[in-house]
Amino acid sequence: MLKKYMAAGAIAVGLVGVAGTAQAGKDLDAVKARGQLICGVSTGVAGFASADSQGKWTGIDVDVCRAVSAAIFGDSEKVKYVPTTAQQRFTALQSGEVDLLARTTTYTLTRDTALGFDFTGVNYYDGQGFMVNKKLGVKSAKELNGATVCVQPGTTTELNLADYFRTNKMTFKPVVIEKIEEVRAAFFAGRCDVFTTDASGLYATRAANAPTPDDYIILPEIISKEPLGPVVRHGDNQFADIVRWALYAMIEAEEYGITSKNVDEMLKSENPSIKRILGVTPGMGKALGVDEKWVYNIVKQVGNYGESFDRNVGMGSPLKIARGQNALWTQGGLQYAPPIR
Ligand SMILES: N[C@@H](CCC(=O)N[C@@H](CS)C(=O)NCC(=O)O)C(=O)O
Repeated sequence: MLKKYMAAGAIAVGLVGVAGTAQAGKDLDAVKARGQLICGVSTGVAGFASADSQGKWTGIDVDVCRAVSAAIFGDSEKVKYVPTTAQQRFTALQSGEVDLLARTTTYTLTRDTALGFDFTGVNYYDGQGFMVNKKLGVKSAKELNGATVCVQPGTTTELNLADYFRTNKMTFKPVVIEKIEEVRAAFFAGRCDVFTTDASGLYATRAANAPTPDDYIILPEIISKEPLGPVVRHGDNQFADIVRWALYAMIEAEEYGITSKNVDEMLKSENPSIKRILGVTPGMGKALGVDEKWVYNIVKQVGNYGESFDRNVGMGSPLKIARGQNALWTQGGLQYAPPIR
């Protein structure tokens, strides 16, 4: 009996030893060796990930990539962005074409398990909605019986759509199109009555792509939970931890009032939590296997979560999306980062 306990104890100590060294796994090694993070993003959704005419990517998803880059390299710009359609994205991650996806991707059980991935948090709490032309005279999704619906394949959207219509004993005709610009063209040309996707995507499409935004309404029903977050493939827990804590660092920084503007002042703070977060009291960087200034670099170069939200999708952006569920837990929202300690 005693022997057994001792053996178990030795194994436990061994495991702790391995975990404690924070060894770089193969994905993190590859990122470091190439000097660049390869981030899979969407092909163009205003506020989430879109490139301007100079090829500069911006968006709340892009900021996750930038934060990870800042944590690993001390520089948020060491990122190559690879646009992926909804249908291509998981193959791109599985095959190693990208290191991570930060691409309006809903955290679900089968993606987390059968596909061999790990979700590392939620950077935007969303839900699926419907957009229609006002001319249709429809005020509720319950009036959509028999409608033609534009939808992208390889999405939770497609599955929820079928569930919703079945549950409400309605029928619909799907128009399934892979490329977002072709979906938009079809919808705005009136080839489908309804466009359905994550509500954020509807707001983005109406604000940035509709020829006449005022002609379209987003119906009040939100028919699903779409927690959107960064995702990595199985195989490198340290890399997954860095992706996870880079996002948490942005959320934690907002909670402690640390912004890109005041972060240098905050280095002088006497608050023990802030000292730990910013690496003034060392330890957190070492535990994660990155520089002690990792959070400083993220916040200085990318901003905290609230700054990123406002700039990309919130009141400082054309989308003007309210914080809603994406407010911090201290403000009645769902954004909650585990403690950096
Ligand atoms: N969250 C859903 C939908 C993801 C999705 O593809 N959303 C559209 C919203 S507009 C998108 O990002 N399209 C951009 C593209 O295909 O590049 C999922 O994970 O399946």
